[in-house]
Amino acid sequence: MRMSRGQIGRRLLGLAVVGAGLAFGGAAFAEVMGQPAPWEFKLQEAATPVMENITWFHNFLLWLITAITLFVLALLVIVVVKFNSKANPVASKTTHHTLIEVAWTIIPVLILVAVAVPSFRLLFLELDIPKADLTIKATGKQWFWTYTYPDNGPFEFDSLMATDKQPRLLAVDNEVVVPVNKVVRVQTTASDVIHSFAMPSFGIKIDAVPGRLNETWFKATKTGMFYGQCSELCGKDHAFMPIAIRVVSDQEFTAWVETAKKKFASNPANSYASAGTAVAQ
Ligand SMILES: [Cu+2]
Repeated sequence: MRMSRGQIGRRLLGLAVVGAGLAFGGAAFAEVMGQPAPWEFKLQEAATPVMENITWFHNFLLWLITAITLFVLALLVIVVVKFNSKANPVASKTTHHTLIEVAWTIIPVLILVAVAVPSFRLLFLELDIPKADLTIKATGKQWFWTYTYPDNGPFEFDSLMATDKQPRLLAVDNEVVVPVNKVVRVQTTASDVIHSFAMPSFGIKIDAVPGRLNETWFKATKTGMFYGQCSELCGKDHAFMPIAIRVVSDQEFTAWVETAKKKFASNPANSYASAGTAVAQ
Protein backbone atom coordinates (compact mmCIF):
# COMPACT_ATOMS: atom_id res chain seq x y z
CA MET A 1 0.00 0.00 0.00
CA ARG A 2 1.34 3.41 -0.95
CA MET A 3 1.16 6.24 1.53
CA SER A 4 0.04 9.68 0.44
CA ARG A 5 2.28 12.67 1.10
CA GLY A 6 0.00 13.74 3.93
CA GLN A 7 0.27 10.32 5.56
CA ILE A 8 4.05 10.31 5.25
CA GLY A 9 4.16 13.82 6.72
CA ARG A 10 2.03 12.77 9.68
CA ARG A 11 4.17 9.69 10.29
CA LEU A 12 7.35 11.76 10.21
CA LEU A 13 5.79 14.30 12.57
CA GLY A 14 4.82 11.49 14.93
CA LEU A 15 8.37 10.14 14.87
CA ALA A 16 9.77 13.62 15.48
CA VAL A 17 7.48 14.07 18.50
CA VAL A 18 8.57 10.71 19.95
CA GLY A 19 12.23 11.57 19.25
CA ALA A 20 11.92 15.01 20.84
CA GLY A 21 10.14 13.45 23.81
CA LEU A 22 12.97 10.97 24.31
CA ALA A 23 15.61 13.69 23.90
CA PHE A 24 13.76 15.99 26.31
CA GLY A 25 13.22 13.14 28.75
CA GLY A 26 16.91 12.31 28.62
CA ALA A 27 17.90 15.94 29.16
CA ALA A 28 15.30 16.61 31.85
CA PHE A 29 16.18 13.57 33.93
CA ALA A 30 19.89 13.31 33.17
CA GLU A 31 20.68 15.33 36.31
CA VAL A 32 18.79 12.93 38.58
CA MET A 33 21.55 10.55 39.57
CA GLY A 34 21.29 7.40 41.61
CA GLN A 35 17.65 6.60 40.90
CA PRO A 36 15.51 5.45 37.99
CA ALA A 37 14.03 8.14 35.73
CA PRO A 38 10.76 8.19 33.76
CA TRP A 39 11.19 6.77 30.23
CA GLU A 40 14.66 5.59 31.07
CA PHE A 41 15.76 2.83 28.73
CA LYS A 42 19.44 2.61 29.50
CA LEU A 43 21.54 1.80 32.55
CA GLN A 44 21.57 4.26 35.42
CA GLU A 45 24.47 6.70 35.38
CA ALA A 46 27.64 5.13 36.77
CA ALA A 47 28.98 6.35 40.12
CA THR A 48 31.77 3.79 40.59
CA PRO A 49 34.60 2.45 38.40
CA VAL A 50 32.90 -0.98 38.39
CA MET A 51 29.67 0.47 37.01
CA GLU A 52 31.62 2.50 34.41
CA ASN A 53 33.14 -0.79 33.31
CA ILE A 54 29.76 -2.54 33.23
CA THR A 55 28.30 0.31 31.15
CA TRP A 56 31.21 0.16 28.71
CA PHE A 57 30.89 -3.63 28.39
CA HIS A 58 27.13 -3.35 27.90
CA ASN A 59 27.54 -0.79 25.10
CA PHE A 60 30.34 -2.79 23.48
CA LEU A 61 28.18 -5.94 23.41
CA LEU A 62 25.18 -3.99 22.13
CA TRP A 63 27.15 -2.69 19.12
CA LEU A 64 28.67 -6.13 18.54
CA ILE A 65 25.35 -8.02 18.54
CA THR A 66 23.79 -5.29 16.40
CA ALA A 67 26.53 -5.71 13.78
CA ILE A 68 26.27 -9.53 13.89
CA THR A 69 22.47 -9.45 13.63
CA LEU A 70 22.55 -7.04 10.68
CA PHE A 71 25.18 -9.20 8.95
CA VAL A 72 23.09 -12.37 9.37
CA LEU A 73 19.97 -10.49 8.25
CA ALA A 74 21.81 -9.28 5.13
CA LEU A 75 22.88 -12.86 4.32
CA LEU A 76 19.30 -14.07 4.73
CA VAL A 77 17.97 -11.31 2.48
CA ILE A 78 20.57 -12.19 -0.20
CA VAL A 79 19.57 -15.86 -0.03
CA VAL A 80 15.87 -15.05 -0.22
CA VAL A 81 16.25 -12.66 -3.16
CA LYS A 82 18.96 -14.35 -5.21
CA PHE A 83 18.36 -18.03 -4.56
CA ASN A 84 14.60 -18.49 -4.57
CA SER A 85 13.20 -20.98 -7.11
CA LYS A 86 12.17 -18.23 -9.52
CA ALA A 87 15.45 -16.29 -9.56
CA ASN A 88 17.63 -19.38 -9.43
CA PRO A 89 15.71 -22.43 -10.86
CA VAL A 90 18.76 -24.70 -11.19
CA ALA A 91 20.37 -25.17 -7.78
CA SER A 92 24.15 -25.31 -7.51
CA LYS A 93 25.70 -28.62 -6.34
CA THR A 94 28.55 -26.84 -4.49
CA THR A 95 29.32 -28.58 -1.16
CA HIS A 96 32.69 -27.27 0.09
CA HIS A 97 34.60 -24.04 0.11
CA THR A 98 37.77 -24.26 2.21
CA LEU A 99 38.32 -20.49 2.55
CA ILE A 100 34.76 -19.81 3.76
CA GLU A 101 34.85 -22.77 6.14
CA VAL A 102 38.11 -21.56 7.68
CA ALA A 103 36.69 -18.02 7.89
CA TRP A 104 33.43 -19.01 9.58
CA THR A 105 35.44 -20.93 12.17
CA ILE A 106 38.19 -18.39 12.85
CA ILE A 107 36.07 -15.20 12.87
CA PRO A 108 33.56 -16.37 15.53
CA VAL A 109 36.50 -17.57 17.67
CA LEU A 110 38.08 -14.11 17.41
CA ILE A 111 34.76 -12.49 18.29
CA LEU A 112 34.44 -14.73 21.36
CA VAL A 113 37.99 -13.85 22.43
CA ALA A 114 37.16 -10.15 21.99
CA VAL A 115 34.15 -10.67 24.31
CA ALA A 116 35.95 -12.91 26.80
CA VAL A 117 38.90 -10.59 27.49
CA PRO A 118 36.91 -7.56 28.79
CA SER A 119 34.39 -9.95 30.37
CA PHE A 120 37.02 -11.62 32.57
CA ARG A 121 38.68 -8.28 33.30
CA LEU A 122 35.32 -6.98 34.60
CA LEU A 123 34.69 -10.15 36.58
CA PHE A 124 38.06 -9.85 38.34
CA LEU A 125 37.44 -6.15 39.03
CA GLU A 126 34.13 -7.01 40.69
CA LEU A 127 35.27 -10.07 42.64
CA ASP A 128 38.81 -9.10 43.65
CA ILE A 129 38.05 -6.81 46.60
CA PRO A 130 40.76 -4.15 47.03
CA LYS A 131 42.04 -3.14 50.48
CA ALA A 132 39.00 -1.63 52.11
CA ASP A 133 38.92 1.77 53.83
CA LEU A 134 35.77 0.83 55.72
CA THR A 135 33.26 -1.97 56.01
CA ILE A 136 29.50 -1.84 56.22
CA LYS A 137 27.41 -4.86 57.04
CA ALA A 138 23.89 -5.04 55.66
CA THR A 139 21.47 -7.56 57.13
CA GLY A 140 18.31 -8.22 55.13
CA LYS A 141 15.17 -8.67 57.19
CA GLN A 142 11.48 -9.02 56.37
CA TRP A 143 11.17 -6.19 55.31
CA PHE A 144 13.93 -3.71 56.01
CA TRP A 145 17.70 -3.53 56.23
CA THR A 146 19.86 -3.32 59.34
CA TYR A 147 23.29 -1.77 59.02
CA THR A 148 26.40 -1.89 61.16
CA TYR A 149 29.76 -0.20 60.71
CA PRO A 150 32.27 -2.63 62.28
CA ASP A 151 35.21 -0.23 61.73
CA ASN A 152 33.50 2.89 63.02
CA GLY A 153 31.88 2.02 66.27
CA PRO A 154 29.40 -0.14 68.04
CA PHE A 155 26.22 1.19 66.52
CA GLU A 156 23.54 -0.52 64.53
CA PHE A 157 20.48 0.94 62.89
CA ASP A 158 17.43 -0.13 60.94
CA SER A 159 16.58 1.41 57.60
CA LEU A 160 12.90 1.32 56.71
CA MET A 161 11.09 2.74 53.73
CA ALA A 162 9.82 6.26 54.44
CA THR A 163 6.34 6.83 53.03
CA ASP A 164 6.44 10.59 53.70
CA LYS A 165 9.62 11.24 51.68
CA GLN A 166 10.57 11.35 48.01
CA PRO A 167 11.53 9.52 45.86
CA ARG A 168 8.52 7.29 46.35
CA LEU A 169 9.32 3.66 47.28
CA LEU A 170 13.04 4.49 47.45
CA ALA A 171 13.46 6.95 50.33
CA VAL A 172 14.25 5.54 53.80
CA ASP A 173 14.24 6.87 57.35
CA ASN A 174 17.90 6.10 58.07
CA GLU A 175 20.25 6.27 55.10
CA VAL A 176 23.58 4.52 54.82
CA VAL A 177 26.32 7.17 54.79
CA VAL A 178 29.72 6.53 53.21
CA PRO A 179 32.70 8.74 52.30
CA VAL A 180 33.41 9.56 48.64
CA ASN A 181 36.41 8.00 46.84
CA LYS A 182 36.91 5.37 49.54
CA VAL A 183 36.83 1.62 49.03
CA VAL A 184 33.81 0.35 50.95
CA ARG A 185 33.56 -3.36 51.65
CA VAL A 186 29.93 -4.46 51.83
CA GLN A 187 29.13 -7.59 53.79
CA THR A 188 25.64 -8.98 53.41
CA THR A 189 23.66 -11.54 55.33
CA ALA A 190 20.01 -12.07 56.27
CA SER A 191 18.11 -13.06 59.36
CA ASP A 192 15.07 -14.78 57.86
CA VAL A 193 14.92 -15.45 54.11
CA ILE A 194 17.19 -14.65 51.18
CA HIS A 195 17.32 -10.95 50.25
CA SER A 196 19.59 -9.22 47.76
CA PHE A 197 21.52 -6.00 48.24
CA ALA A 198 21.54 -4.08 44.95
CA MET A 199 22.67 -0.61 43.98
CA PRO A 200 22.38 -0.07 40.19
CA SER A 201 24.57 3.03 39.88
CA PHE A 202 27.34 1.31 41.87
CA GLY A 203 27.16 -1.86 39.78
CA ILE A 204 26.60 -4.15 42.76
CA LYS A 205 24.02 -6.84 43.44
CA ILE A 206 24.73 -9.54 45.96
CA ASP A 207 22.51 -12.03 47.75
CA ALA A 208 21.98 -11.69 51.49
CA VAL A 209 21.65 -15.27 52.70
CA PRO A 210 20.80 -16.37 56.26
CA GLY A 211 23.80 -18.03 57.90
CA ARG A 212 26.21 -16.82 55.25
CA LEU A 213 28.37 -13.74 54.88
CA ASN A 214 28.71 -12.48 51.32
CA GLU A 215 31.08 -9.73 50.27
CA THR A 216 31.32 -7.14 47.57
CA TRP A 217 32.75 -3.65 47.29
CA PHE A 218 32.27 -0.23 45.78
CA LYS A 219 34.15 3.03 45.49
CA ALA A 220 31.71 5.87 44.90
CA THR A 221 33.39 8.65 42.95
CA LYS A 222 30.46 11.06 43.13
CA THR A 223 28.68 12.55 46.12
CA GLY A 224 24.91 12.47 46.41
CA MET A 225 22.00 10.15 47.13
CA PHE A 226 21.86 6.73 45.54
CA TYR A 227 18.96 4.32 45.66
CA GLY A 228 18.62 0.59 45.19
CA GLN A 229 16.12 -2.12 46.11
CA CYS A 230 16.05 -5.60 47.53
CA SER A 231 16.45 -7.77 44.44
CA GLU A 232 15.44 -11.20 45.66
CA LEU A 233 11.76 -12.03 46.11
CA CYS A 234 11.55 -12.18 49.90
CA GLY A 235 7.88 -11.99 50.78
CA LYS A 236 4.93 -9.65 50.67
CA ASP A 237 6.86 -6.43 51.30
CA HIS A 238 9.79 -7.29 49.04
CA ALA A 239 9.08 -4.16 46.99
CA PHE A 240 9.15 -1.95 50.07
CA MET A 241 12.62 -2.41 51.52
CA PRO A 242 14.72 0.05 49.52
CA ILE A 243 18.41 0.74 49.97
CA ALA A 244 19.53 4.36 50.24
CA ILE A 245 23.18 5.36 50.33
CA ARG A 246 24.35 8.93 50.84
CA VAL A 247 27.88 9.56 49.58
CA VAL A 248 29.53 12.48 51.40
CA SER A 249 32.95 14.09 51.92
CA ASP A 250 35.41 12.69 54.50
CA GLN A 251 34.63 15.46 57.02
CA GLU A 252 30.88 14.98 56.68
CA PHE A 253 31.32 11.24 57.13
CA THR A 254 33.38 11.67 60.33
CA ALA A 255 30.75 14.07 61.67
CA TRP A 256 27.95 11.64 60.75
CA VAL A 257 29.72 8.76 62.56
CA GLU A 258 29.82 10.84 65.74
CA THR A 259 26.13 11.70 65.46
CA ALA A 260 25.20 8.12 64.61
CA LYS A 261 27.08 6.76 67.64
CA LYS A 262 24.95 8.94 69.92
CA LYS A 263 21.69 8.69 67.99
CA PHE A 264 21.64 4.93 67.58
CA ALA A 265 23.41 3.91 70.82
CA SER A 266 20.59 5.45 72.86
CA ASN A 267 17.92 3.65 70.87
CA PRO A 268 17.25 0.26 72.50
CA ALA A 269 15.30 -0.87 69.44
CA ASN A 270 18.55 -0.76 67.50
CA SER A 271 20.80 -2.61 69.94
CA TYR A 272 22.24 -6.01 69.00
CA ALA A 273 20.26 -7.72 71.75
CA SER A 274 16.82 -6.67 70.52
CA ALA A 275 17.49 -7.15 66.81
CA GLY A 276 16.04 -10.66 66.97
CA THR A 277 12.80 -9.56 68.65
CA ALA A 278 12.32 -6.76 66.11
CA VAL A 279 12.24 -9.39 63.39
CA ALA A 280 9.93 -11.73 65.27
CA GLN A 281 7.24 -9.08 65.66
CU1 LIG B 1 14.20 -8.56 50.63
